[in-house]
Amino acid sequence: MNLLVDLKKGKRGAIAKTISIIENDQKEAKKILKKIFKNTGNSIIIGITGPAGAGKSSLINKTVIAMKKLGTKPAVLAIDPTSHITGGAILGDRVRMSESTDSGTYIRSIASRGATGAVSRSLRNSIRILEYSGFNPIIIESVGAGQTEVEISNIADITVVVFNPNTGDSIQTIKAGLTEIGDIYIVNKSDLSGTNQLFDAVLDFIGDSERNPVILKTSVKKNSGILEFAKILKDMMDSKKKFKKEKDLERLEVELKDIVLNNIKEKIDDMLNSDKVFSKYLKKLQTKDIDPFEAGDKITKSLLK
Ligand SMILES: Nc1nc2c(ncn2[C@@H]2O[C@H](COP(=O)(O)OP(=O)(O)OP(=O)(O)O)[C@@H](O)[C@H]2O)c(=O)[nH]1
Ligand SMILES: [Mg+2]
Repeated sequence: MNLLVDLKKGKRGAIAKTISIIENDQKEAKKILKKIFKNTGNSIIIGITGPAGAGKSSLINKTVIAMKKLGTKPAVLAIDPTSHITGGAILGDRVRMSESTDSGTYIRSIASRGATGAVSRSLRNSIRILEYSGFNPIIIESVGAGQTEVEISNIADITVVVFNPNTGDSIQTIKAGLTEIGDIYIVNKSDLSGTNQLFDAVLDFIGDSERNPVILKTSVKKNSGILEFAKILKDMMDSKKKFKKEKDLERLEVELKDIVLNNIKEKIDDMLNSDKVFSKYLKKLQTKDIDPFEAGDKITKSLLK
């Protein structure tokens, strides 16, 4: 397959095409995965999350340029919760990130639409495409928390949480769960007032946890803290390598279960549509001659016989 040769060379067109296949064409996607799988799994995944408008895309744009100068070959995937509605956010990210695109970094938005699990699946496999194409690290941008179905910290080897002093609810967000996931916490937009207060608050909530995360101020506008951030990431990429192997074993187990359960669900769904027991108890339920739990139990028992 020509596509694979071009992929291996890291050609943009081939990567874009393959990720589209991964997102839209299950059958083709399986064929490609079969061919590349052995040569994947060797990149460090950096998840960058935080409230909307924290400056994640802007920060990534500058940081990847710095990381490139430090000798790495980063790629970026942005999980986009709004793209299926307007397409606007994709364009916004493209524009904001155009600088790093020019420098040879691969950047793409992937939509967060779709059935449960579909986003995780396309994300996992898009990561594999980029690994096969020689990118390392692979940076995933997602809005946190709870706004996409993907829990970024489950996929990432390094998790970065970005705050900014501009949004009044930052402290609430910190309390609301982002405290447990980060290896690095960034207070971005440090050119704005309120930065020190926010930094102290983050330090308070996070600083004395056992994991001892890094807390850092950055300003994309003033270009401060960016190089430091890039260097910390580069060092962390090395130190996380040994944990990655172990984590990947667990991730593969989760993925395999996910695939099997999904396959079974689809099969059973088909079966139910033509199942006599199912239609019998459905009718009883619809006339209120049975309650939903009892009907469900009876059908399940008959299916598992
Ligand atoms: N003053 C100031 N503004 C910044 C800084 N970094 C980013 N911004 C601005 O903040 C706004 C949001 O930036 P984005 O990079 O799109 O933020 P984001 O977190 O990616 O946003 P979503 O992807 O929508 O969640 C833009 O108008 C940026 O220009 C900074 O360091 N200082
Ligand atoms: Mg963004």
